[in-house]
Amino acid sequence: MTEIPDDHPRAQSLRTRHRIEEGVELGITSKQGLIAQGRGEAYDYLLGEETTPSADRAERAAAAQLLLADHPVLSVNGNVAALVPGEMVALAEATGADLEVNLFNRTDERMQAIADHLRDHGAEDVKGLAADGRIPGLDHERAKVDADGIGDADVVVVPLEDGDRAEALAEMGKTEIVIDLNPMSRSAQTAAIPIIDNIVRAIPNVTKHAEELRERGASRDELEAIVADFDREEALRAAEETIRQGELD
Ligand code: PTJ
Repeated sequence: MTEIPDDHPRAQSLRTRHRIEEGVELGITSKQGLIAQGRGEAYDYLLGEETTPSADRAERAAAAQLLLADHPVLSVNGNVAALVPGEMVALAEATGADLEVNLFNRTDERMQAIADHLRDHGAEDVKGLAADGRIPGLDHERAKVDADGIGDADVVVVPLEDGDRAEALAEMGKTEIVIDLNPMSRSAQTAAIPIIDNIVRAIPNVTKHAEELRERGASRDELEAIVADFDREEALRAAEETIRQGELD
């Protein structure tokens, strides 16, 4: 690949693109993942390619919600595995969450390649391969979950998917944290905590908040207050307003 100089105005965006491209070459990311990335980039451009103060509040609320959970699970698809494998492992460690591979375009080869990729980045246990549970009301491959993973979770992080799984998980009584650059996506609209930010910035920032809350021994009451104070409607509205205004420097 052509070397991307640090002072290139689109350096971060080009590096992210390259990681997705590499994901396809490694058999981790689907070809549709390239299109999904392009869609995300367009929103990110209009959001100023930075974590807005509103997204940062959502990321802090997500950290508190994960620390409060009995059984948090982070769902990983082909785009997530290509973009933030090590960062997902770090978030799982910081919050005591499980990692579970869940794919729209599910094949045994991709499931295995993603699980191996996560292990290469330090994951000890990767769920999703047993697929001995089902999300009721879904008739596609995303319905397949591990009974002792997403099937048993009370809080699930659902990144980069615009679809019906978020609704179905909510109907199962699970609390959802969605990461999606499009505030109008169905997943973001359904989430208890919608994070409207690029996953490459969002995951490390949720981890940073979780570590900070844990290190200073934040009480359950404090964590519950952070979650209660979070306003999902306001988060969605603020992101949509920024995108529609499109005030680029
Ligand atoms: O790996 P698989 O088989 O499970 O397939 C994964 C994709 C992403 C291909 C599949 O879930 C899909 O087609 O997703 P959609 O419907 O294109 O939705 C992806 C959402 O993620 C869109 O709303 C994008 O705006 C958003 N998105 C894309 N890239 C990023 C992003 N959000 C945050 N950070 C990104 N880097």
